[in-house]
Parts: sequence; C-alpha cells; structure tokens
Amino acid sequence: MDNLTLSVSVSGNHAEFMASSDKFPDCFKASYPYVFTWSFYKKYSAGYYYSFDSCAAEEYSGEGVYKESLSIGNLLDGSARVLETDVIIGNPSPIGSFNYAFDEINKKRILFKDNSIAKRGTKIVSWLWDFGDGTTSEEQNPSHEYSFPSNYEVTLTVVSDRGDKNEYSQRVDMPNEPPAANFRVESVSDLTFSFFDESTDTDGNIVKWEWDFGDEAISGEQNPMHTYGAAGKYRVSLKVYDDGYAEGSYWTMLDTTTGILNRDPSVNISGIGLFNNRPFISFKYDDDGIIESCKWDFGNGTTREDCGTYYDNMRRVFVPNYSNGTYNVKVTVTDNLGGKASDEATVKVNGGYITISK
Ligand SMILES: [Ca+2]
Ligand SMILES: [Ca+2]
Repeated sequence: MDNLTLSVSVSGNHAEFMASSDKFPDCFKASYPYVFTWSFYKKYSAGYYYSFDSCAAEEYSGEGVYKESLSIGNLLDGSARVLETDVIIGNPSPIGSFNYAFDEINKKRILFKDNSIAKRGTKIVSWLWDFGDGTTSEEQNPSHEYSFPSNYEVTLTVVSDRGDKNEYSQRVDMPNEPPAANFRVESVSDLTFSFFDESTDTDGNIVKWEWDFGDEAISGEQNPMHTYGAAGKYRVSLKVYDDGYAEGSYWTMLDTTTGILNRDPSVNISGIGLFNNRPFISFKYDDDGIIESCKWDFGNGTTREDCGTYYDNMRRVFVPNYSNGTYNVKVTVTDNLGGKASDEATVKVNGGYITISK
C-alpha cells in the first residue's frame, strides 16, 4: 500500500471519507484482500464493521471535532494499518463567556467566573483576561481589584487545544456613590478666610476640589485660603470629584463682616384652602439649616409668629376671622443664622368667599 492517504470532505453535517493508495485508487471497487474498518460504524454495530469499500460517509450532529480512525487490514498476510483524521463539523472555536460579581467587602474587587464552552472534541487550554484598565490575567477565574470605580470593558480570550480562539467582551459597571460636598470657614484676618473641605465619599476618595469664592477667584486646593477685595456677602461654592469621577457640590453665602456661612431661606405663599371650614394659607420655605421663625402680618392689624403645620409638602397657617375686604398678607421667615426671606399676597374676602392672589 504505497501513497496511503485518508481524506475527508465535509459539507454541513455530512462527511465523506476516502482512503486511497496504489492498491485501491477509487471508491467502491473491489479491493480484496484489503478490508476497511471505520471507527464510526462502531456506533451502529457492537463489533467491527468490515467493508470492502475504501470510501464511507457519516452524518454528524453538533459542532465540534470528531476523531475518526480507519483500520485497513490485509486478509492474506494479517497485517493492518491505522489512519486517523479529524472531522471538523461547523466552527470548532470555543465560545467565550463569563460573568462577574462584586466582592462583598471590597466593592472595587471583582470576582470573574469563566463560563466559556468548548466545542465537542476540544478543550479550552488558555484564558486571557483584559480587565480594561491596562492589566491582564491568565487565570481561568481571576479576581481583580480596580484602583477606582468606573465602567470597564473586560475582554476574555479563550483558546482551544486546536488553537482556535474566541473573544468575549462585557462591560463591568462598578457602583459609585457620588461624594457629598461640604465645607466650613475660619476667619484669618479682616477679609482673609481659611476654607476647610469637609466633603465625604462613602465608597471612595475625593481626588479633586474646585472652589469658587464668589468674587471670580477660584482654587483647586483642598483647603485654600482667600482674601476678598471688599467686605460683602459672597456666594462660595465647592465642587468635588471622587475617584470614580462622580461629583458633588455645595454652595452657601459668606458674610465677610460676620464670617458666617449661611444660605438665606426662601419662602413662597402658594394658595388658600379650607380645613374643617377654617381657611388657611399654604406656604413653603427652603433653607440649608433651620427656620427659627415665621412672622405673619395678616394686613388687618393682626400679626402672629406661626410656622404652621406641615401637610402634603406644604405648611399651613390659619388666617384670622376677616371681615369683607382686601388684605395684604406678608410673611417673613428667619433662619437660625439670621438669614431672612419674605413673600406677600393679597387676600380678598367677600361674603362666604375667600381668595388669594399674588
Ligand atoms: Ca464614590
Ligand atoms: Ca440658612
């Protein structure tokens, strides 16, 4: 048997095999004394399958690599030769896949789990992880600690024992709580103040500070000092960024005369209503701290200090027993640091009807 070869041609799930040599150059010609035993025929008959044909065909199901062998025996002298071939059905490349979980204690640490699948007849022999931050690993199930929270494109490349590769990428979204900006101030001298950052980040570190002192001066220091050109009230703001680029900001007013940081409140009279047949004015205020008083002038000669009761996101203050007429109502709220705001409205009373307008 010179020039002995075994060739296979695959089309879809169908494979055709042909053994050839100078003794049996073509299929389906009597080739005695040679007998062909195809390994895949063993699937159908428990023992050996003898054939006097040097060609055969087989149907497969499922992608992968099928190792087939052909034993060619010589009935006259009892000798045998074995030929092997791989039948590749479909794409034999592995399918890369992974999932991940956050470490319970250290949220910057990610535990990666390889879920890649090798096709039949192959196995995955190498893993290459690209964590998206310039680092890599060749472990099958690595864990990786990122230096700061962000969104990373992680790519896993798997290689089979045949050298077939597949790449799978997934974006890893790391959680990041934004920082809370805050600061305090200390007077150094007349118009000079030291500003102290008191911002916090619950799950990381603050790495950048942007101060605006309200007089067009800015600073990138954590705890800057600043001298104003003239006494007055300035809007001081601080914007901070954490190690995951999340930001937080806070502003308040600095009165250079008192050295006190305080945001003035705002107040808004918004309507009139009835509760148990008693008319009330609804109003709302906002502040960065504490409102200490709400002074009402009801426009009919009566005044009252009354912040009312909180109901449905609003405050309610009962109005006096007005007689028919038109009344200018004014409220002034004062916060714990002396900041004030006021609002006005016109109340009209006519018979049983009471209305309010601004
Ligand atoms: Ca954070
Ligand atoms: Ca305030």
